[in-house]
Order: sequence, then structure tokens, then C-alpha cells
Amino acid sequence: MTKRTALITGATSGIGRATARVFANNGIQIILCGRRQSRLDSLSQELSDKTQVTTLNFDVRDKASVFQNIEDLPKTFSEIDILINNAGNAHGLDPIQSGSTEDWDAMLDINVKGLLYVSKAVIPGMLARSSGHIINIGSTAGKEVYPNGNVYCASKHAVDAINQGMRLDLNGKGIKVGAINPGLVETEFSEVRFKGDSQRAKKVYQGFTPLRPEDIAEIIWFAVTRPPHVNIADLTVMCLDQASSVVVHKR
Ligand code: NDP
Ligand code: 8X3
Repeated sequence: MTKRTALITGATSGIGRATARVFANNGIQIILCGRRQSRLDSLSQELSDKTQVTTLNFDVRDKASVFQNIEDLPKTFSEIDILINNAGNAHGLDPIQSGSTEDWDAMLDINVKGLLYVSKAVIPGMLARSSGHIINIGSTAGKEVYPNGNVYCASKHAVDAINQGMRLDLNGKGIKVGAINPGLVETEFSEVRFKGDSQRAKKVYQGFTPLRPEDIAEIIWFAVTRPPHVNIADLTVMCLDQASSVVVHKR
């Protein structure tokens, strides 16, 4: 198989970074995206003896920057075979009546509109080559709603709808579209949600064994290594101790 190129958003942490490592170990060329340049640089350095790596620093909310960065990719990275739409976070965990509008804007602009902008920048190349694979990172929060999860859950339900819509619209064009929907994964997710309160963030994952970002990365790798006729359309994964967004067996 010829060398494939993957663009991973949110590659500076958690699921995106773990996916970049698995891809690099398997010789996939990688475009690492994120806003924290020092992390992009250190990950690029770590992976560069395994594969070719380039980095793009943009905020997925910045439409012009998304399109410009992807358009300006060096020729060797310009044909993107795999897009991992992963950048995203929860911001806050508050009842709808007291939630912050800044948090709502962040979640809808990053998790929904950012995913759309990146996809719109990448899809034309895939269409021109009649080939490609888009994996949208959804969530169990895109399948159910939990108390105080309101707008984060809405953003992930939107990802679920966009994933289905993309698959319908790209059907017959040689492009695979699928979602991986994780349950609780211990990453920087809760640190971001609780605005740097690491004690509160740690508590989310105490008393049970949550998923690790590497668990999701392995599943993404499984999805991108299926035979040409097989597409993982929608896959939900939880740790053993989780049964739903609100039912987690803690010891
Ligand atoms: P992390 O906080 O560890 O990573 C989030 C990544 O998204 C970072 O690399 C961050 O990079 C990037 N990101 C955030 N905002 C922006 C932005 N405005 N522009 C560009 N990049 C951005 O969290 P996870 O790895 O857990 O989250 C990854 C995805 O997985 C998210 O979509 C999340 O909703 C989803 N998910 C997470 C679960 C969990 O329990 N952890 C469960 C289900 C789904 P930087 O700050 O450098 O820009
Ligand atoms: C992340 C999983 O349950 O913290 O999407 O919302 S949860």
C-alpha cells in the first residue's frame, strides 16, 4: 500500500495525540493540528524518526485560518487520505439556567462549526481522488443527555447528525465516513471542562478504571485498516464500569 497521509485535529493532547502515535508507529504520514505550538513541536520531534510529520497551528473556530493552513500544506502532505475530526472539549458543567454563554459559544463553535470548517477544507481533495476516510470523534454525550451536560451534549448530538449527513452525501464517492463515540476517557478533557481545577477533574475518573486515550487510538487504527469495502459507520465504546452517561460503577 502507498504511504497514506492523515490530518488529526486536536493532536496536542489526549485521544488525538495517542492516535498520532499509533499512526506514526504504522508509518502513516501525519499532519498534527492544534493551538499549542510547543506541544506540536515536541510531538513532531518525538514522531519524526518514525514517519514524516508536519504541524499546523490554527484555532478550528477561525474559518479563514482553517482554510488557509490546509491550502498552504506542502505538496507532500497535500493529499489527505484520512481526516480525524477530533478537536473539541466540554466547557463547564452547569444547569441550562446558569450556564455561561461564552462556554456555549466555545462548545458549538469548536465541536460543531470547527469540525465542519476542517471537513469542508479537506473533502474536495478526497472527492477529486474518489478516495478518503473521515472519522468524526463523537461521544456517548452524542447519544444521550446527562444532567448539566446540555450544550456539550447538543454539540455531540450535532456531530452524530453531521456524521450521518456526511455519510449520506458522500455515498458512492469512494469516501468512508464514520464516528467513534467514546465514553469516559481520562485525558485533559475534564481539566478543560473545569477550567484548570485539576482536583475536580481527577475526581471524575476516581473509583473505576476509565478508558485511556490509547484505547480509542487503537480503535481508530482498527477502523482505518479495514478492507476497502468495510466502513465502521458508528461505534460506541465505554469502559467496563460504565453502562451509560450517568451509570458508572464506582468502588
Ligand atoms: P483533550 O482536552 O485532552 O484534547 C482536546 C484537543 O482538542 C487538544 O489537542 C486541543 O488542542 C484541541 N482543541 C481544543 N479546542 C481547540 C480549538 N479551538 N482549536 C483547535 N484545537 C482545539 O481532550 P480529549 O482528547 O478527551 O478530547 C478529544 C475529543 O474527544 C473531543 O472531541 C472530545 O469531545 C471527545 N471525547 C472525549 C471524551 C473523554 O471522556 N475524554 C469522551 C468522548 C469524546 P489545543 O489546546 O492545543 O488547541
Ligand atoms: C466525553 C464523555 O461523559 O464526560 O464526551 O461527556 S462525558
